[in-house]
Amino acid sequence: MNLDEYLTYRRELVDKALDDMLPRDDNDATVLNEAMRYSVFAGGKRIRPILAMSAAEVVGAKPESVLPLAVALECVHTYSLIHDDLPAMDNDDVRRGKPTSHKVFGEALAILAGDALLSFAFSVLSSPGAERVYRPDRLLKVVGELAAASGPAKLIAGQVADISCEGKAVDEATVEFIVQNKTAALIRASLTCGATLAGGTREQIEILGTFGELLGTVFQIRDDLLDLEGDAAKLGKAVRKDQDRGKATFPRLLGKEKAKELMRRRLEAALETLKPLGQTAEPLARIGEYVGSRMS
Ligand code: GRG
Repeated sequence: MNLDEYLTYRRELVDKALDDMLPRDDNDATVLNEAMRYSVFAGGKRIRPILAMSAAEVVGAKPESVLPLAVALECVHTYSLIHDDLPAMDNDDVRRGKPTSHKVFGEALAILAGDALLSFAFSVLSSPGAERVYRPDRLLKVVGELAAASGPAKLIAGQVADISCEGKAVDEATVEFIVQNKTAALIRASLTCGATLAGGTREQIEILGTFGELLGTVFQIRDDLLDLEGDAAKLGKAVRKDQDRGKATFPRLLGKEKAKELMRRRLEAALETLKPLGQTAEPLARIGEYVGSRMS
C-alpha cells in the first residue's frame, strides 16, 4: 500500500466533513465560528480521525461511515491544543505553523473557541437522526468513551499532572501516567470508538484498544524527541521548550537513547498486538511505523 495516498485520501475526507459540519458565519456568533475554524483549519495531521476510520475499516466498514466521529475527535483534539497553548498553561505563540488562537483572537475568545469545539463534538455525535444511521447502543457507547477519554479521569488528569510536575523530579510511573492520560487516552478512544461505531466485535475492539495505548506512548515519545531534535519550521511550533520548562517526559527522565529504545519496544509490541487482525490491519501497522518516525 501507498501510505501517503492512504493518509491523503482520508485527510481530505475529514477536512471536507469538518468544513461541512462546523458552524459558519450565518448567525450571531461570527467571531466564535471564525475562531473555531481558524484552529481546526490551521493544519494538523488528522491522526486521530484517520485512526478512527482505519479501525472502522479493520472491522469491515468504509472510512466514510464514521465521519461524524472523525469530526468529533478532531474537534476535541483541537480544543485541547487551544487550551494547552494559553498563557495560563504552556503559553505557546505558534501552533500548526500559525499564531495560536489567543494571539489572534485574544485569551477570552480562545478559551471560548476551545469550549465550543468540545461541546460541538458531542452535538455532532448525537445530532438529530444519528440514531437512524448508527445503532443507538453503539452511539451511546462511543459518546461515553469520548467523554471519558477527554474528561477528568483521562485527558484533564494527564494535563493537571503535566502542569503540576513541571520543574520537579519525577519517577517513571508518573511520566507513564501523564503519557497514558494526556496523549494515549484519546488515541486509544479514536480506535475503539471507530471500531465500536462500525460494529466491531469485543475481541477486535480490545485489540485495537491495546494497540492504541501502545501507539499513544510511541506518539508522545516521538513528540518529546522532536521537541529536542526537531525543526520548528517543519513542526509548526516552537521546539526545545520542554527542557526549559522541566516537563516530565521520558527523554528527560531516561535520556534520549533510552527513551528511543522504549519507543522502539512499544512500537514492536503495538505491531505484535495487531497480528490476530490479519491483513486488514496493515494500514494501522504502517501508521504506527509512521508515528514512530514522523518528522512533524
Ligand atoms: C488543555 C485539557 C487540555 C489538555 C491538553 C493535547 C494536550 C493536552 C496538550 C498539547 C500538547 C501535547 C504535547 C500534547 C500531547 C499530545 C500531542 C503530542 C498533541 C499534538 O498532536 P498532533 O501532533 O498535532 O497530532 P496536530 O497539530 O498534527 O493535530
